[in-house]
Amino acid sequence: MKTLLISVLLLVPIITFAGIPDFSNCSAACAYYGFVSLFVVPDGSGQLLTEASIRDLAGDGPIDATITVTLIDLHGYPIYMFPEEDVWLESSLGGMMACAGSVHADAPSDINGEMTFTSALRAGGYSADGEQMVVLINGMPVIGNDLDIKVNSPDIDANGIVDLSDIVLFAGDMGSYNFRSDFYQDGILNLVDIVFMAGAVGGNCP
Ligand SMILES: [Ca+2]
Ligand SMILES: [Ca+2]
Repeated sequence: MKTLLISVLLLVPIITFAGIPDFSNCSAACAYYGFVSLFVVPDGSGQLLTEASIRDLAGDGPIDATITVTLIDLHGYPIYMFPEEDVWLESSLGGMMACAGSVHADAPSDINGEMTFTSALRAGGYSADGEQMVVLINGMPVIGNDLDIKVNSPDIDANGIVDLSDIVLFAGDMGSYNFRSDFYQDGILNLVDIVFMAGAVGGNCP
C-alpha cells in the first residue's frame, strides 16, 4: 500500500504538467531565413505560406516560408496532440488583422511536438516597417522567435472585407510607393497590383 501511495504521488507532477507548454523550451522557426512578404485576403485566397515572396525579387520563384512550432512540456517532453486552434499567429504591432479564430496551425502537434503553418492566412491589414510575425500558444507569445514575415492585403483598412473603402485607399497609393498596396511584391505599384486588387473585391472573413 505504501509503495503504491509513493508511486501515485510520484506520478502526480507528471499528470499535472504533461501537455503544458514550457515557454522557455518552445520554439518557432521559418523555413526561409530572411525577410519575406505574404499577400493575405480575408477569404483565404491569398498566398500560401509555402509560396511567399521576397520583396523586390519578384520572379525569383515562390519562397517556402512554412512556420514550424515545437512544443515542449515542463518535463522536457514533446507535447503530442496539442490543439491547432490554440496556436496562432499575430503581427508584432497589430498591423495584420486576422479573421476571428482563423489564423491557427494546420493540425494538432505530432509525436515530436511539432506543428506547422502552411496555409494562406485569412486576414487583412498590413505590416508596418520592422513589424514581424509572432506565434502565440494559448495567447502567450513564443519569445525570441519573431519571424521576419510581413503581410499586406486588399483589405487595407482591416475591417474584414475588401470593398470600396479599400479601393479608395489603394487608388491613393498609386503613383508613388506604399508597401500596403504592393500586392505583387516587386517594389513598384502598377497594373499587376491592380489585377490583384480587382480579383479580391468582395473577399470577406468567414
Ligand atoms: Ca476593408
Ligand atoms: Ca507590385
